Amino acid sequence: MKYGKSSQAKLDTCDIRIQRVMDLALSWGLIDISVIYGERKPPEQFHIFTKGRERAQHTGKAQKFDSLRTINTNGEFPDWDGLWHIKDRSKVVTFKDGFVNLSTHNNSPSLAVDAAPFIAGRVRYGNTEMELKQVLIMAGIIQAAFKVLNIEFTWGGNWDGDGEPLSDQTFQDLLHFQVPKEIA
Ligand SMILES: [Ca+2]
Repeated sequence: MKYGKSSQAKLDTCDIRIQRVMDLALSWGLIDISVIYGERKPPEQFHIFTKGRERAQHTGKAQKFDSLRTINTNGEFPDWDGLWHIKDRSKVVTFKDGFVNLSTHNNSPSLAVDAAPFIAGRVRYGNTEMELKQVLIMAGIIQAAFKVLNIEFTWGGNWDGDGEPLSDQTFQDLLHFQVPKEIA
């Protein structure tokens, strides 16, 4: 198996440790994989941050909103003057806005990769029961590749890295794998 052109381009923006892991995981031929995200530039991160959120009016009562953020803009993103709050938690995909709070995807090279199974011509994000199983199979394979290469990592399906995936956490990010910043 070989990564598609778009996947490979995204993988190329990732930390070399992630590239090695993803190459090994795919080489086993157990499941085909698409790379959804490597590095994200700030505007792209912010666009994703707005998912599930809406811009709050400046009522002076802003602090009552949960997860409210006050963001100072330097004019880098057009439709952005500061206050966003969560409208639909199920649609929230990140808590990092890309400008003030940086995601591991905002590092260059990216310290994170988002990957999904590519099966019968389609990327499977895990939105059906079957796809979810396929995502979890992929996640197991990628985690195994990290272990084989002895590379420290965090998977969004088990943020605390204990022996209990999914059931001891509320924010599931099953497509997300990240490595710690290397100490110079
Ligand atoms: Ca856990």
